Amino acid sequence: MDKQKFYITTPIYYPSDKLHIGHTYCTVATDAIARYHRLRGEDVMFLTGTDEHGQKIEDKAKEAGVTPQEFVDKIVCGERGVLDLWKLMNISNDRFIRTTDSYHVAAIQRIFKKLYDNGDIYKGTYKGKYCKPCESFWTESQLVDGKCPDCGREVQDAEEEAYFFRLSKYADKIQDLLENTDFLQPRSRVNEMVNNFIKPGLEDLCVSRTSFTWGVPVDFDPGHVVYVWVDALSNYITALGYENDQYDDYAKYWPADVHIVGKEIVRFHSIIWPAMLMSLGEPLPKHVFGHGWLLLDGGKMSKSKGNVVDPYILAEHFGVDALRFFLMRTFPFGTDGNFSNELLIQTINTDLANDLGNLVSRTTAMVGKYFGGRLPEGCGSWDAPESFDTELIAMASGLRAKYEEAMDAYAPHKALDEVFKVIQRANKYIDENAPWALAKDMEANGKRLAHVMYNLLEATRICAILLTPFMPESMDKLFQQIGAGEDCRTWDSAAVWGSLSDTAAPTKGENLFPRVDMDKALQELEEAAEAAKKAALPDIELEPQLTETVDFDTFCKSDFRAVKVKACENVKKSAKLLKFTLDDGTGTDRQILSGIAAYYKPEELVGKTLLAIVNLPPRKMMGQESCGMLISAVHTEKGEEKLNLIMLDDRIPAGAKMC
Ligand code: ME8
Repeated sequence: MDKQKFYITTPIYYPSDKLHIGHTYCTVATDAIARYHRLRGEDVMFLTGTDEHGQKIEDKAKEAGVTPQEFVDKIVCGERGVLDLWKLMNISNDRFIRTTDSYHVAAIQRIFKKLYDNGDIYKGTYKGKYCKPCESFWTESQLVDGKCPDCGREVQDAEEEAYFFRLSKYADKIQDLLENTDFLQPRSRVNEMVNNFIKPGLEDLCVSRTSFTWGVPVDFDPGHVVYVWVDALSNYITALGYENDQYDDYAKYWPADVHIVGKEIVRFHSIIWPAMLMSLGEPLPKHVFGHGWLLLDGGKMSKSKGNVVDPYILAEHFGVDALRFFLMRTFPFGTDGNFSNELLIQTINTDLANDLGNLVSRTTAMVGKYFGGRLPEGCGSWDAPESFDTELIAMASGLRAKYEEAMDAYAPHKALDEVFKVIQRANKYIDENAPWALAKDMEANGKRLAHVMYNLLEATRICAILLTPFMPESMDKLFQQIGAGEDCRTWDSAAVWGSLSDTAAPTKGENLFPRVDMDKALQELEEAAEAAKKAALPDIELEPQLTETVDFDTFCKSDFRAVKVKACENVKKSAKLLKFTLDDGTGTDRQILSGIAAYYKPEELVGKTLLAIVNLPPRKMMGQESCGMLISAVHTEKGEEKLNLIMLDDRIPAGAKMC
């Protein structure tokens, strides 16, 4: 029999900056759902990628002095870029699409032409505001105080020839799709779409631009590039081979089972995308699921606010699986949630170190201590079960069904909640049975003790199977520790109590989830974030050159001379000032004070030949007179100001004039 197909996607990420924990949240969730379907034995296609066109990327590349392609290549493929992050987070995508891939670009041109040929794209005029110096079009809402958001200058009314998509034509059909089917989930997002976007009247959508070039060119009308959302949304079908020969999976996997997307882009996925597909005459995806945002201090994370959380730092600090688990366990998937490092550490300590970690380490240690590491044959059954035996067995046996219901409703947090109810029940079961008391008389209680151990291992095994989509690597280790072979790690065996051999040989292994010291970890995270911020600063930053000119005669009035340092000392009560006694060639010592104590020790400067301007009017600092100024070079390195005194060749005599 053919395996059931399951096609799942994440949004394709916009590589204008490095990805943060919010993006990671979305991808980890999609990965856990994809892994769940694989665990069930389905034929899964999991797609992710990057959305690389558009004016913003073009502008950022210009700012960075590189081509747009070089710019996106660095963020997607460079060190600690998008691909590195997904590898680190153990993301199991089957395919990765970049909208700059040539097969996608060619397919977009064909899709655009198809929409045009069937009459759904027509040429019109895009009206907006134009900033002449920036050569940029803006909409009214993009302006800041009515002015250009880039340069702050006045804008003028302008028109640009553009193509439009007949979105209005599909308004009724889309409203019906949203209101009368389960296409858009969670249900709470439906009203928002219908009331805010469809009922006020769907306008036709501008789908080409001529004011920038970084996009897919409209091949039948040079100068126009395809609107970035038409380009981006189509990735879900071009990555399967729609209108291209790169892949041949369109018939197999389309329509998608679900597009997982963040709430702010639900509009594009539940209105524009189905309308495009209707126009192309293609089937619609079965579901769009709009998840909430991870907030920081109640607000959205953004690079411009400087409050993004770096997933690399967290994964390196706490482990990839702990981070994956935290993201899925803590925040209900359809709503917003407040991220904090404290919450992350608490979740690790409570759920992973205390509940799960302790259950595994206590059980495996006890089997080692009381049974030499192997349970006796026959311990899987017990003639007169206690009420806590039946309760634990019933909970663990019924867990898969509850978990499945939650996962199928895109509620991974609920699925995990069910798993942890069983883990907590199992820990209570240890206390109820007090194995340490039973072990005091092994002759009388040995059999009962073995049965208790078996029940604990079996409950743990079932939980571990269902935790695998969330923490694949750790669960692999856990299976080894409890002695569960391949045949009892399967989806089927998760519903069958007693699948674990009763002569299982668990071994107490490494501590899978060490407890985190909250204060120490918070401090280390702060330091790591500070170091990362510093590492991201430019290596060298220079003062901009002055554009105002100084006439030659004025310049010549400055008297620059070589001076030799006869003595140098710190000025009392000043952290900044050094006092120099200088030979300036006149035969009379010159005193100059200079605020460079942070950069030099006085003794290292004695005997040096320096450059000074000697005809500045004398001035007093800390009660001492300074006659002139020593010349230094300054620049900023990794955010820190650096200063170097200009040192001259010692063969230059004191008093020599610089010109
Ligand atoms: O929107 N919490 O790309 P993108 C949760 N290229 N999710 C978040 C988040 C946060 N703090 N910040 C971002 C785009 N996301 C388009 C998609 S699809 C055809 C084109 C989510 O990189 C966001 O909600 O700006 C979105 O789903 C995804 O990250 C990509 O955002």
